[in-house]
Amino acid sequence: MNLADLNKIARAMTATGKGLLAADESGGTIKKRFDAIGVESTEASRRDYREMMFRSTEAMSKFISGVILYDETIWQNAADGTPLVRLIEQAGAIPGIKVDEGTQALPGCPGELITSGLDKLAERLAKYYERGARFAKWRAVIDIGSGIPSMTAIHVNAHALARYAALCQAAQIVPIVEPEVLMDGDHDIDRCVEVTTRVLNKTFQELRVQRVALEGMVLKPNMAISGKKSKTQASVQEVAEKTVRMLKNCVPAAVPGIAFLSGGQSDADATAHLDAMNRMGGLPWPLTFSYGRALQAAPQQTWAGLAANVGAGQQAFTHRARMNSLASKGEWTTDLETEKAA
Ligand code: 5MM
Repeated sequence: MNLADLNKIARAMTATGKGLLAADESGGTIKKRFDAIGVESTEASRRDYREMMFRSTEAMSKFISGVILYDETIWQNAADGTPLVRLIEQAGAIPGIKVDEGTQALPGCPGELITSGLDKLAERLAKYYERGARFAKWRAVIDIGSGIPSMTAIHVNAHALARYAALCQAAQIVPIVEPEVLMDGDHDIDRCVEVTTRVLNKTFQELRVQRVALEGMVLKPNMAISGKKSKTQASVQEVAEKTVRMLKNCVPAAVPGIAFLSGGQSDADATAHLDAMNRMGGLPWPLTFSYGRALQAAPQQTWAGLAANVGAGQQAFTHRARMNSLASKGEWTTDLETEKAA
């Protein structure tokens, strides 16, 4: 492992004013997204949609540091035969790859999940590196509910995240470590903080045990946020303050950068929360975005599967990327939301 090179890539992924595009929806998830806009999910439509984003020159060169791809996408070519990976590189962004293989029921723990994909991971990483991937992603899913999460679910998911991260670094690939505590329940923000704190502490404990170099990784956490069904929704300022306090308590300063998931927040909330945190200042790591839905909802709706809408879809994508870029510097204001992307 060349740690200096891993660190350089991790810092580029979270460079000032830039963040990650999570375009790694698996087949089932992208179908759900396309169903919502009345588009049939085929290999060609998925390619066309993703090509539209990767050819958004302004967004990709100014605001996006890297793209998380799904296995199908990393092997796909654009309509003119150029590999999609090359389009990303040509724009100056870094290609990355989702390497987990989704979740399955965790035996003995009703309602809880474990992420799979460790089998043959070393071989898969070598192929992805050859294709151009310089970072990878693995998502663990922890739900909050009555009697959950169990210590078992937290432990086995942290163990798998660390196993994955160690394999990535051995393959000269920066691991994005994503322990996602879902915001689906009716819990309040303090319960989210309590659970996320346990999850982050266990994850960093396992990373240390398995000798993962913290300087060569990126953390992708959820924010401290009220459950979607909670009667009390925390304010933007409360989310920012509690998230930063929680992260300062759990995440070593050796980690080169933190890139949040959006987790089902509205576009506006995901941007406002990130902005409020960066306005606080005095942070030991850059805080930026690694959003899927909060970057793509607008371009998806605008595109709607029609070639005639590609330009407008690219504008919508560029606008959201720019808003989140500003938020990653604490320079976003609501007024900017009404401005059109250049
Ligand atoms: C883009 O969605 C990613 C893949 O999800 P599936 O494996 O369920 O298809 C997902 O892991 C995503 O990268 C993160 O959840 C962040 O995306 P959001 O939409 O939460 O910002």
